[in-house]
Amino acid sequence: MRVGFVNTSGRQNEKPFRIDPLGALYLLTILERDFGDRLELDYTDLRGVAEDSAIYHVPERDVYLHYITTPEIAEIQRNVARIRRSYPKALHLAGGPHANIFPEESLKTFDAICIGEGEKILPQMIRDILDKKLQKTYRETGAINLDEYPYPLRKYLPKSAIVDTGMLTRKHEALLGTSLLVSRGCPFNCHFCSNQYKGPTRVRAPRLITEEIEYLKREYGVQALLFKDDQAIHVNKELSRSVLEAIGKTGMLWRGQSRANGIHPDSVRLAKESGCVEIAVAIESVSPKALKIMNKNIDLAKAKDYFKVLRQNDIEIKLLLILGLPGEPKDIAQQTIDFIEETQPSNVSLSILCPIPGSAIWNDPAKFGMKIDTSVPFEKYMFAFGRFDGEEKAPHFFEYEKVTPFGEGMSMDEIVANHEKVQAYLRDRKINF
Ligand code: B12
Ligand code: SF4
Repeated sequence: MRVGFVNTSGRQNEKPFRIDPLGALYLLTILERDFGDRLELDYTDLRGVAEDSAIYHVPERDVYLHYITTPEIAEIQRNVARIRRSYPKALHLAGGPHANIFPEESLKTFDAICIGEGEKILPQMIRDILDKKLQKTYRETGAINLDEYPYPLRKYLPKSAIVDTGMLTRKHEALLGTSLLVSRGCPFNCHFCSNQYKGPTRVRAPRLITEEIEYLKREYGVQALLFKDDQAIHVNKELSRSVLEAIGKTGMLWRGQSRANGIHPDSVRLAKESGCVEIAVAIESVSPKALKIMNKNIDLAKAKDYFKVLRQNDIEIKLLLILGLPGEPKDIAQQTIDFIEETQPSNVSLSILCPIPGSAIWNDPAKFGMKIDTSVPFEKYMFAFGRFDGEEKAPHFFEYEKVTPFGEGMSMDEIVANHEKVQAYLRDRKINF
């Protein structure tokens, strides 16, 4: 049986090839392990392909697999319709965040969907297809043990798309790098976040982390790593030590993310020793009130102390910020600029709030004094505007009521103006990401 994963153009991203389809690679690797020669597996990489030409790149398969996210769902639906016209007998299976959030709607496009993690479910779906008893909905209710599954093989991607330069900070721009993910789960519950893995963080065994990195070095000459995990330096000191030692053994340079509060200085030192050159810290807002309303659970004074420790260890800081949160003061733009001046990050990624399906604000906007404009298609759900081009304008996703539970609501025009002001400041200083 021929089984092919198909992705999207990735056109919402400035550089679609920076988006490594890790979910798809994990799943193809498991199918290869479980079925061997009984399946002919491949990956059709549509990144950078104009949508109306996409079908010419899709070979005929018996089963197509799709990783579905909300901003990409419309493009995926159009691709599935085109594939069905050309290859009407093929089955289409889907999983990913959008399938978890909108299972019924997803079943209008796909023959079967997976809700939750796919490591056990996808092989079951394939067995059911072989036995001619495919069901509509499959559900993983537990949390899989990450150590029972192999690291994702990159061989399914075109070789030219596996490594790239510019993965790390400007100083290390020339190094060949790629991204990886060694954990799942976040114990926090920020109200703007649509993380599907709420709960304790599961981290792959240190031995497996080292194994994956050694594979990337050996097969693809990788010198630099970008960890996509919610946390690369963990708050739990022991956990952090075991992960960082596993990375350190490989002699890589890397960047990743961490919480703004609660990281032990010893963990930062160890991160540096293990090759860390940059940490992205999602403080999200410089307004304590907005942080509280969003349940972000961080203290800005402690975040500043953490930045000092990072700087003492010669680790560059990337700040992740959102504007347009409920409860922001009128002068949030200036306060944000002042915070950046004070903390001197080397890079800032500035987003505008987007009430993404799966998040608490999308589920109950009224609680936050918001009205979501449901006429804005999900395809327009982007977060960062005007990074590279000052002319790029943010669509109006939502509006605040004049009076919200947190005081006077800011108008969307004010929010966009704030965003443009800070973005222009970042562009001038070449610290926009
Ligand atoms: C790492 C990550 C990325 C990485 C890797 C993405 C990937 N495809 O694996 C990168 C940086 C490339 C990325 C890109 C994007 N991401 Co992202 N990403 C994450 C993150 C942090 C972790 C996801 C993860 O663990 N992936 C690894 C795989 C192994 O797990 P998985 O994705 O959960 O998939 C499992 C199941 O869903 C299922 N499954 C998935 N597909 C299929 C298909 C079939 C057929 C079956 C049976 C099962 C199945 O099996 C998988 C293994 O268990 C989450 C936030 C979070 N912490 O969850 C956001 C998140 C998933 N991303 C999000 C978004 C919006 C995007 C982008 C659309 C952003 C953009 N505008 O470009 C792109 C989409 C690119 C793409 N097509 O993948 C949103 C999705 C929200 C939503 N409602 O759809 C999230 C939830 C973050 C958020 N904003 O809250 N992302
Ligand atoms: S924003 Fe980050 S810390 Fe907050 S719930 Fe999402 S993944 Fe966890």
